[in-house]
Amino acid sequence: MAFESLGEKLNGVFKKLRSRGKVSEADIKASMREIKLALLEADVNFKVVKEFISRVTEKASGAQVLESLTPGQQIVKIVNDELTELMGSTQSRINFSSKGPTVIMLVGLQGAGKTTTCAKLAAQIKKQYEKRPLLVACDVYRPAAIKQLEVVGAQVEIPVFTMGDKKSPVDISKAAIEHAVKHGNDPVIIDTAGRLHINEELMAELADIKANVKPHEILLAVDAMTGQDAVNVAQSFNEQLGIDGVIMTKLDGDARGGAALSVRHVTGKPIKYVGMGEKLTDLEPFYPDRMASRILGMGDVLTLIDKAQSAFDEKQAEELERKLTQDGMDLELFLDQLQQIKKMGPLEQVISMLPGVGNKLPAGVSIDDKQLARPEAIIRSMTLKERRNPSIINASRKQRIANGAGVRVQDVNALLKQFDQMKQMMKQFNSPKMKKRMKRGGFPF
Ligand SMILES: Nc1nc2c(ncn2[C@@H]2O[C@H](COP(=O)(O)OP(=O)(O)OP(=O)(O)O)[C@@H](O)[C@H]2O)c(=O)[nH]1
Ligand SMILES: [Mg+2]
Repeated sequence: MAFESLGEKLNGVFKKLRSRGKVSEADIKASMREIKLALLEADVNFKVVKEFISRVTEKASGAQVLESLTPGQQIVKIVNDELTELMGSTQSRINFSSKGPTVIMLVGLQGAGKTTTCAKLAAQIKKQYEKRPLLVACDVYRPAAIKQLEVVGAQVEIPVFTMGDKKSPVDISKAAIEHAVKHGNDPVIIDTAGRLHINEELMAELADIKANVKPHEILLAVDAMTGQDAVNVAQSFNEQLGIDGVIMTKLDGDARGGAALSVRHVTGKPIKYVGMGEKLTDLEPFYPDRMASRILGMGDVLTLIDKAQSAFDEKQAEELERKLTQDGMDLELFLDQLQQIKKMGPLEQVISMLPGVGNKLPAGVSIDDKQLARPEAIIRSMTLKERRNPSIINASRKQRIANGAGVRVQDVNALLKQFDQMKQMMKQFNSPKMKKRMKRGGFPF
């Protein structure tokens, strides 16, 4: 789909940032330059790029980010949040009328995908809301346009209202609404004619339908493949006719995706659906947040970061700090940490949210939570004295612990070794600088 190349480039930038323990103002500047280029190459509107970069730079340059333990990660989150915001933050749905049939009018240039989208939309609304839509054939100019709507309508089993090509679109629409009222159809979805370019004739005709039938929703179909032209078309339609939302079609193609990122910011009108293929089921409601994650190819890393942050709150960080300074690292603390990880959810779910893993966990591979349960069982079968001072654990104690936990002595050895490594790692948290960072809510493992 679109965005692949943008996603790859952004991930290249993030990878560099993540590989650094510390990120400087200069690093941010260089990264922002690369992000800017990537967006421009993806055909995002240059004004949109400029504002986007200045917002991300401002947020990323704060001390909170630069001095945190995971500056790279935080910048990814900022970019993701800003991309989401750019596309309108939340999903924009169709506004259904509370009384009478909702009238939806599909408009757009020739070949944008109006007729196909009418059928897709009707099918989706029928299924999702259990409604009985009616399609209306108002393209009386292009030969075979009516027939085309009848064909796609039949494919999705939605009735099509037509009066041939001798009546005006206004008369047809009015008659269709009467028909819908009589037969209990709702919504009424009007397929209009397209033109090669925006011209007065087209706008006058659409304005005429608008004035006479007062549609609840005017949706503009634009072809993602036309890039910035799609954005310009949307702007003109919005200025001259007024639209309520955009349906961006052909996002399955090799469009660079910039139009989808720009249209909301330029026109102030949200994308409500995206067309993802020629099949009549290939229409998706548009979720800005999911689209941003998709662009960044991030699996659901943000949910993961959120979970980690909430599982390890500030109070616990202080408690950990206190224990580290007073008692040094011990196995009880290790046990605590294992429990923090468990709080984030089933291990398999946590791992599947990691970038690059996503749904790609190889078939047949399952990760079971016993991998966390085993060390826990081992530590639990130690005495408090052993947990506090693992160096006293000799061969006979090991045997006893292994028996108690139902594991082999090697497993106890492995755990003690792992603990030793962790202890080395934790030593660095003892520096005053680290402690300061952790107080800000840094994530210590
Ligand atoms: N790949 C892909 N093709 C699409 C999508 N939406 C529409 N198309 C194709 O685009 C072509 C034009 O679609 P139509 O629905 O006829 O477009 P239109 O806006 O009604 O065109 P006119 O009535 O001539 O103005 C058709 O071949 C559709 O199958 C989409 O989301 N993805
Ligand atoms: Mg058509």
